[in-house]
Amino acid sequence: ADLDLQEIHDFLISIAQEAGEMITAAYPTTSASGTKKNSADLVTETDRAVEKMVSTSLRQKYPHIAFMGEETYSPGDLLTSSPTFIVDPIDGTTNFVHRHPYVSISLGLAIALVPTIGIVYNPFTRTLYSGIRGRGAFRNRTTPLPLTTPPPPFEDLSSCLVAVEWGSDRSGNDYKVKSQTFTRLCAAKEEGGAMVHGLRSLGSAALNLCAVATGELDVYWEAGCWAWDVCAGWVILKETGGMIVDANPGNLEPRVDGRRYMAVRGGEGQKRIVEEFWGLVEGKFEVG
Ligand code: LIP
Repeated sequence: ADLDLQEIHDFLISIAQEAGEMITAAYPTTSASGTKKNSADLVTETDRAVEKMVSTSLRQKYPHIAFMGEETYSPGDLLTSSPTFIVDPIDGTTNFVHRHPYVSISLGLAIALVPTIGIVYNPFTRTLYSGIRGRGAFRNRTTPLPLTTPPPPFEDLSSCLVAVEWGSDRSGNDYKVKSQTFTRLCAAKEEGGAMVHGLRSLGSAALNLCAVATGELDVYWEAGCWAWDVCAGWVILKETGGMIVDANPGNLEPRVDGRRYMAVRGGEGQKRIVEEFWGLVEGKFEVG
């Protein structure tokens, strides 16, 4: 049967608000938080409680839609082309643990592997981003995105504000690709760099994508994050004319579960920015 996308979108917003109340009421302590694969990969009881609430509500209302969530994922679970909710109960867990307010809940729906509905909610700033594929994206339901229309044309990478993330993998080839590329992005042109206006590492992939959608960031580049970090923000970004390509040079059509992403805001010249950025990437990511 055809899915009522508007109804699902509205239901996801109500769940995001409920999750937001759980998140702001929770007081993360070290005893209630733990680590997953290493000491920089954090999870709290709140992540698990929120995912439980979200998955229970969604399974009850939409029993025929599959569910994939960060805290219940196990290696080998595959995203299929069936309609699937893709959920990160707390995106920005490290910020949450440190009580830094750049935290969100990310609720996405993919159909045939295409991100189709996206809800990203920051309960600390009470900012809601939402979008349905083909029907636009909004901040707090009423402000259409991007915030500036038409978005300003791009000059080159040097005039961009760029978000990257260090992620929780801090060794090996991929860490080297990241850190060397970060250095090059910032370095002066005479040293082979792009000398971007600034590099930000804010700690939530979902909110980074929304910031590219609004126009508050120009580019966001990360490898190693997961479908639940990006599915919802992907819809919102695309609805604003933004692009999502591979973090490795070459692929213009990455999969939502491809684990390597570069987002560029809408605006004349965005393809040039993609090419210029790809030209600076030092090496190649193995993840994905
Ligand atoms: C995190 C991201 C963060 C990214 C990490 C991780 P979590 O999500 O949003 O920006 O660098 O790779 O995926 O663990 O807080 O949900």
